[in-house]
Amino acid sequence: MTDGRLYIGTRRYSSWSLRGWLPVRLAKLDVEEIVIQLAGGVTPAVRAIAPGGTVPYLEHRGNKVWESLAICEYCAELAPGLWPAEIAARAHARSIAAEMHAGFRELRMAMPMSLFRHAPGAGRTPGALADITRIDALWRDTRARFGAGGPYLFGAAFDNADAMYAPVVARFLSYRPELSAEAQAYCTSVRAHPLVSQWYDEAAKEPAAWRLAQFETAP
Ligand SMILES: N[C@@H](CCC(=O)N[C@@H](CS)C(=O)NCC(=O)O)C(=O)O
Repeated sequence: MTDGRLYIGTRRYSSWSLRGWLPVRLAKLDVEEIVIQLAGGVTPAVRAIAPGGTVPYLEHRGNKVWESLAICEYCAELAPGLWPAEIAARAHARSIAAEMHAGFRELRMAMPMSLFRHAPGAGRTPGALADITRIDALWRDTRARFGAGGPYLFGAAFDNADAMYAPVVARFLSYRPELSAEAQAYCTSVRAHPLVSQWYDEAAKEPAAWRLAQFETAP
């Protein structure tokens, strides 16, 4: 008997699901994973279960939590290390996590997450490139101010801020935009994290029938 359920979408494409799954696993919540095959738009099975009509959606000990950032916050209540301990770092982590949650739409549209896609050069719209410039600067600034002692945004611990940006790393590994050396190194570190590797491994096992042409070819 588990403490509940985490509903996620097709791992190969569902960037928001990855943002919810990482904190749940980092916080070691004992929940069953239910993977819903995404239809590439509105998925009736998602609408049927999730209060907000989207995945990720967490049910834990009777608590219902939707929106990836709310799941990050919920998990941090149970595992406080998911945010930095020091108040300035924690404020910064929350700000950049919220900036990701609310923004970078051009990047998300032009370079959709598609884990095993190799398409260097695709998706370089002006808006996506502007988002990438901002993210590269944001990662460098965060690491310079708070990242000493480890490879992640706030140092040695992979936390909620890294979880929010992990799907951006996945995009960069597929579409290979030009990045600073620091941003490239950060991408390598995130991809090598055991939970990120586990996500890729489980995505590789998903049925071929779940693939969506719109995410496997040029946008
Ligand atoms: N703001 C939401 C976005 C969630 C979202 O858009 N999830 C997509 C999958 S990546 C979804 O459920 N789409 C509806 C569908 O496919 O039916 C969050 O942070 O959780």
